[in-house]
Amino acid sequence: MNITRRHWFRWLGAGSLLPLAMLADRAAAQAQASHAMPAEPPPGPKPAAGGRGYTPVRTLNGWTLPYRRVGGVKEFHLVAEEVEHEFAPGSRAKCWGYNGTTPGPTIEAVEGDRVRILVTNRLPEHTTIHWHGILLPSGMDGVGGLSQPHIGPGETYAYEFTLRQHGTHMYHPHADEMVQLAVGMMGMFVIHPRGGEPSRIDRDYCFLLHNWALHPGTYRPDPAIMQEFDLWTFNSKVFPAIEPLVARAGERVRIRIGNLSMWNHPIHLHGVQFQVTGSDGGRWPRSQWRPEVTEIVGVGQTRDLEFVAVPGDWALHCHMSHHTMNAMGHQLPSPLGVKQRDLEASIRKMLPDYMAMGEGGMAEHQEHTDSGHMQGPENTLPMMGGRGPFGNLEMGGMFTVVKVRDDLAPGDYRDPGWYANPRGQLAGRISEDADFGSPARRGPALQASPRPESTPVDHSKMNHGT
Ligand SMILES: [Cu+2]
Repeated sequence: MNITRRHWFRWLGAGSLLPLAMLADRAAAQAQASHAMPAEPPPGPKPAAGGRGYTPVRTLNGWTLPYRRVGGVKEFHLVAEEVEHEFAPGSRAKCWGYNGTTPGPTIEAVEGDRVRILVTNRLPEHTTIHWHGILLPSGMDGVGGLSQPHIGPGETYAYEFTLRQHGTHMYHPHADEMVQLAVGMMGMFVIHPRGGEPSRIDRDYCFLLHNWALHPGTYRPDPAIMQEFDLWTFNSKVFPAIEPLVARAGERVRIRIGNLSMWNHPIHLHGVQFQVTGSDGGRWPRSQWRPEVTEIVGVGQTRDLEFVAVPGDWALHCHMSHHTMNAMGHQLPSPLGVKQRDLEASIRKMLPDYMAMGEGGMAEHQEHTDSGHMQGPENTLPMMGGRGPFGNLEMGGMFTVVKVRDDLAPGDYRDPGWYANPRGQLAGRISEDADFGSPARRGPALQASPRPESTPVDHSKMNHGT
């Protein structure tokens, strides 16, 4: 079945702005489950070459590649291969990645290390790996045809070099790049400073920004798409399936972000002013740090954000509002303010499943998808989802929560649940009258918008899936 967005919109009801939707209840429930990470022992600092230790990075929804010591060399083994990937419950795809996942596992090492990276190609076409931002001999740079022959299907190549820098780096193919990046081939390469950190980092998170065109009803990302993407991801996951970033109040947190997508992303963090402290160029001199609340991570760039954690549940998201949505319809007429409710009953005589939506805004979309009666095409996520302690979050895509608590053990990354606001620190209702108070205003007050009355819907009789 291959339903385009347009077809699906027609199928649901002419002219209504109905974003793609399905099974949000299930998604929300399973996202809760996926947030509940299993307990694991705190990863204590590991000895660095300089003997001062470092805090291992925590790859959001991902993992770090183990290595073995062969003589004085740290030997890693990456396998380029097809993988089964789930963006969030309800949306799966056949992607390409490394060692069973997209993104591939994070490679983590220390400045001064000699590393050997074996790369086995289990793809149906040739590939290479470029070590993005890493200083190395030209023949190790991984540009197929330029710096080396391509790695053919079934072949294994060995890269070997000494790490002469520290910082937040990435790896990705430099062969048939448009396709291989579009279907998920990428990973992070973190190099800790040889002499340790000037100020201790207690939690060191990392993730990659990416975008995908997974058309409704299909199971392979479309590499030909350049702008109209359906899915915007942190480490190939969309909200509400992205793990929270957990910290104890007062801890120094670093978030390392790399971008191998097709857009620049202004990444915004609530609750603190973070310092931008580094990039592929390593940790910047302190005189170059700058306080921000939003940092654009450009395509092909990495950025390190650091802050001291403050108690609360704080949103961390891209500020392009379409990038915090999942599959949604574009190029549709806006229904905002269009009185469709009166028409709904008469249209239902011809199209029993017709639902008028969007007259007073799109927030009701999540209610319809969460209740389960509105289902989209196969293998498509609802535009918005996720539930918090006070209701629907109405988010998707590049969104997650930084959860800071006073009482976490060091190295405990388990989801602590929702924040309990101290007394007197929670916004609350003081009136239900739209004409309340005497606010300063320029121009006459228009009539307050009533909450649109919906035609009563018998959910038991609705079945959009058939
Ligand atoms: Cu964005």
